[in-house]
Amino acid sequence: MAKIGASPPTAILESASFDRIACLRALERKALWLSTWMIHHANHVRAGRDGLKVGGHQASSASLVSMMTALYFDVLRPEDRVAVKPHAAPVFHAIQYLLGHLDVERMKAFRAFGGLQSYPSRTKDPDDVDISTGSVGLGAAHTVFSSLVQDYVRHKGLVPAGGSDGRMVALVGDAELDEGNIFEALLEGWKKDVRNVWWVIDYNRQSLDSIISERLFARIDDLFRAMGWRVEILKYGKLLKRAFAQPGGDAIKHWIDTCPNSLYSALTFKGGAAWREHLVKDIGDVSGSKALLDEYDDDVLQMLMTNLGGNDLEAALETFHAFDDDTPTCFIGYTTKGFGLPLAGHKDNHAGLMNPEQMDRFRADMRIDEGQEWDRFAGLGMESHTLRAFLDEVPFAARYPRRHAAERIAVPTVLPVPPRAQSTQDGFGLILNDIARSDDEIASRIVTTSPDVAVSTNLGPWVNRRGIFHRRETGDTFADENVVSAQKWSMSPDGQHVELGIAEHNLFLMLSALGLSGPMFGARLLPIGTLYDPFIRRGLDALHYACYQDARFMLVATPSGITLAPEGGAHQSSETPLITLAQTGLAAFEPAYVDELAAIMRWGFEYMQADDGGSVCLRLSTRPLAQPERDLTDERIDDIIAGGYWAAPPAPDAEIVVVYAGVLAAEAEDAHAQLQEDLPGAGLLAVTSADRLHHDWLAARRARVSGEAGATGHIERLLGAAPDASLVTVVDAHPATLSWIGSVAGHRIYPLGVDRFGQSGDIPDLYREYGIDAEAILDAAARACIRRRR
Ligand SMILES: Cc1ncc(C[n+]2csc(CCOP(=O)(O)OP(=O)(O)O)c2C)c(N)n1
Ligand SMILES: [Mg+2]
Repeated sequence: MAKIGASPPTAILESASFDRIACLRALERKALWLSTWMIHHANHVRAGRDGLKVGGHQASSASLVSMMTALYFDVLRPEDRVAVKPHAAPVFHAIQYLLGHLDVERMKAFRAFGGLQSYPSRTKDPDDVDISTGSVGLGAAHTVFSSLVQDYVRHKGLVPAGGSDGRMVALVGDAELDEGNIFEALLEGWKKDVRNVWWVIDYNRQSLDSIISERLFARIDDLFRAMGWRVEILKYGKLLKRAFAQPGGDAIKHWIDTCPNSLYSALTFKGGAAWREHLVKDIGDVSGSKALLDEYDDDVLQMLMTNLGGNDLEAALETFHAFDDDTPTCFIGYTTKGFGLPLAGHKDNHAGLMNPEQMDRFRADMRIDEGQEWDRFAGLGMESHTLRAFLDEVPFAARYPRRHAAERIAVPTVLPVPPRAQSTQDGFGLILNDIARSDDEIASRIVTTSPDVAVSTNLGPWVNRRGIFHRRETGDTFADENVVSAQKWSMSPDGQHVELGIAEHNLFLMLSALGLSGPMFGARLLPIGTLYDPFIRRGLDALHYACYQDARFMLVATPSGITLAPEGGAHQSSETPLITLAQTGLAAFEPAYVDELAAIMRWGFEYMQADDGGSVCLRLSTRPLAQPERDLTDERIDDIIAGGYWAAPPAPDAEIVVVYAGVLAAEAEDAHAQLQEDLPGAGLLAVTSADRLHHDWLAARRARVSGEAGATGHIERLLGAAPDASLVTVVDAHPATLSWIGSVAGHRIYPLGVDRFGQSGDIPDLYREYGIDAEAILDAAARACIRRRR
């Protein structure tokens, strides 16, 4: 079994700047100890109540300790931004604790309610996490998009001139490279000539279940080079390099280079004697290799054979410091998962925890007395004032926290309703075009982005006026060749549209990065992303991730529903309103009319900037509707933002209310007009945001539970006007989008909507087939009346 704490003693190392290295070595030891101990404490010391394993990843953390020590305590600068591999969260927190940014109670509460999160979270952790991670692959890809945003705000002069560009750094698990989104992001980064990105791959050759194929490494190398990245491999540590230079060293190097990953891992776990047995058997005595091996006892042989580049602090420092240009660089750091711990190398170590006996031995090896486990300087054999002085000078910590408070962008008091617009998608394009023509501050801070559907989602007029962003100027060949086109397509650093390839997942990461530009770079942007509504599904994890990070953006999902009639089932959407209703941090709207849309967009730009605000989603349609002739009163606008209004108020004893959302306004109005012939008191309720109504209803319930007896939700107040009615709800989406309204005050509900895959057709055919036309509404109303009168 591997020896505990088997990192090479300082004395073995020769270094010109010994003191600095000694301090870094001490901090490396401490980061390993604290990250291991905080997981142990959470699992074995803190009292548990529910019989659940608390968990934590000691082996994944140990793997990255050396490279993170090199980066955080020496290489990084305050302007750099880092996405830390999710399972190395304990190392990140240990480093922040050593820098004095966390108190011990937080450390003790790792994975507990109100304590440090299992995976780094920029919203929930208190110690200045730059980029959240957790769902593997997302944090790494985010750095590419953050770097593009840094270029964007710098080229626009939105951040103070003279400051140096930060590096966007990802510390990546090797198995994360299995995630497809990584490659989508790399390709997009290549198209945009991304700069200032570093990916440090923790190449421990282990994933969760097992050992990774040794053939993978060559593919990783090729892939990054193909994407225009520099690849730097940190394979051997200093001790190994020195051994290779001895007689017989070549043969050992060859043996290591051809050793399968799984054997290397198994021998790492077994220790020195096992290495010797294999090396002697496999190499024999090629030009002095036996004599060389005889120089090492088993402990030193174990130390030598596990002296991989990514676990060798000095090798890591030298490598990182060797590069100071802006070329995107991938460092492949060979490491041992569980390095320095008895878990090292075992294929099942991913969620493995050291037992209390192992931990006791580890503590003794670290020369830490019982009761001193949380002490920042105990057991290091170094004066604490020396280390304190070193920590005071750590460049990365020169500013803390590094997060910016972003300025507010003024939003016009009114966004005029474009007179010609017939559909909400039309209206969206025209409203943006009006903004594009203006000199308002908001016009300079809106940035649009779309995965290859800018034109078909009506961003065309905006793009024509504001141009496409690229770090380098490129002409528009069609315009240069005088080929007539409605769309200008030249690119420059002045552009305000970021055109993406078709990968929707990238859209959400781009929106996340743009939506964090304020806190990250000190320049607030108002990002708007457009895509077809059904393809929200394609980027769902990244959407959730963007919201979890509290990025602020406006998502315009258009066109939508089976109203996209001839396009058929592959392009129609029915579940998206349920997705956006359930998505925290995203206020979702589905307006029927363009005046509603204008009011919502105006409010949205404020909401995107409010401390307690969030992002906004607009589900729009290409279906032309006759627009109402009306001027919205302030009160009506408030209702639209709150989620609904009475398009036709009910009589107090109304038997029937028709509730609609979005473009089914036409069918609902038609049915309501017919109903009124027999039931003059029937009401018509317009829902502009099922999401806001639902959210507000739950908030009111919670307020009442906590003693605010008079708290009511908007939907409760609206339904108070028709206490005894039956409700027919209709929406071009899954009927569950509105059917919950029946539980607000116990109204009987007849929910209409789309609960089967769509298909091609025209609107009359499809609305009939799926039971959402006026006739279906009338039929449901008739059934409701019959039932009431029985
Ligand atoms: C999208 C996603 N799928 C699955 C998981 C569960 N999971 C957590 S870590 C892990 C393997 C990680 O291996 P690697 O990236 O090599 O990290 P290591 O622990 O080896 O450093 C998996 C599958 C996850 N966190 N995210
Ligand atoms: Mg791994």
